[in-house]
Amino acid sequence: MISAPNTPRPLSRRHFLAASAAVVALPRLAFAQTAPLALTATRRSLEIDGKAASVYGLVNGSGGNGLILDPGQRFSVNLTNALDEESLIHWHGQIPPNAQDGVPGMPAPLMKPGESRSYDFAAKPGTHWMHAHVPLQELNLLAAPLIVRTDADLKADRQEVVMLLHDFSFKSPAEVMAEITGGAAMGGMTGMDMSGADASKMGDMKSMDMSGMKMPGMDLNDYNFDAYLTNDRTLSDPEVVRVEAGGHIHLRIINGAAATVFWIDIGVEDARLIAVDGHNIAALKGRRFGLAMGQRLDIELDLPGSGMFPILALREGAKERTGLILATPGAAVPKLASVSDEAAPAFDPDLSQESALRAAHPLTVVNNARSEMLMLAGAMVFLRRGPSDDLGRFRLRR
Ligand SMILES: [Cu+2]
Repeated sequence: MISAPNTPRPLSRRHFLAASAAVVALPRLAFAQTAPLALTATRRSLEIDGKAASVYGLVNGSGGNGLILDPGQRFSVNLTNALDEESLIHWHGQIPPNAQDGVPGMPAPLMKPGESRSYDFAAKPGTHWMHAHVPLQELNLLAAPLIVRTDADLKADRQEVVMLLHDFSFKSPAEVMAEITGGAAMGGMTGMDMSGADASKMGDMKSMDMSGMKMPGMDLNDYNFDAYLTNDRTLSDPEVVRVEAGGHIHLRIINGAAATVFWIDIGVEDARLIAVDGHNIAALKGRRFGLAMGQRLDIELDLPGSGMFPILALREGAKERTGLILATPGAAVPKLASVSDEAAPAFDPDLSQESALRAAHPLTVVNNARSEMLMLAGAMVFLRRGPSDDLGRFRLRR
């Protein structure tokens, strides 16, 4: 089943559950696909804070952004590049055969304008996403959800709500990149002596004054974007998702931003973080969870009754925020400001969130026979963050 995340889903939750129950009763073979799914990298028109914006997108056969696969369904996709430039898409969180990976030239070449390419591999369940592995295109919103449901998802009495977060500038991606790499937004770096730092010396940490490394607030945000989006919209015109009073919600939140870490604020106490980056974890209760670029969080919550329930994403170290609104029938939905009164803190400088995570299915502990010292070279000013290279802040992930 493919649909745009959350929006005009033709089935109500009850219908969806009824349909799901019927589907679950069928043998697994019923999910076998007869035809590959269509996916097109193309240009889209958005209205962001009242201004027209021409952006890229990954549009499915129903006109929505991204793909949702059923349990057991293979990732069988015909991708077409309808852009007027070369592109290639990375299936973030999936483990395709190497030939189908999306890093240009490693090994697959970029797709020419108008070219189509077929993909077929076993899909890994969970909340994932897809994006151009061409930095300027990812900055231009060539990114979309890739959701692979499990049997448990279909059986659960909960409504699925997908949130794709992004940062956006009305400037061209090339201008944004030039400003980021030119240091125009590096106000936080002033406490650090970079005079002796050049690329050839970055392996020698002694040549640098690292005393500034602990400076609070440093390097939190490389760039001040014009807008922060949830499913392509800002809080001036947010998505409003219809939910049932007292309903159970399954949020699938993806940080597709190029250079923004968010705090997810559920607003409801005792929400449950149940998966991180597509991996199930022992439920972790809380109201706020941090989300770095490229990461995904699955969060369950039980609505306390009727009303409207904003699910917000707060830009770390800043007042900007984005999000969508869950609303029960008849609930008034007042306008929410796009900025908070106070700046959100930095996300996880002490790794407290990560260290609280417990895998639902831990790997066997293996004692290592030898250990190696590995020095990660470079200062943050040289560390390119974001989906362009899948480098999280101080953390390598894939
Ligand atoms: Cu990626």
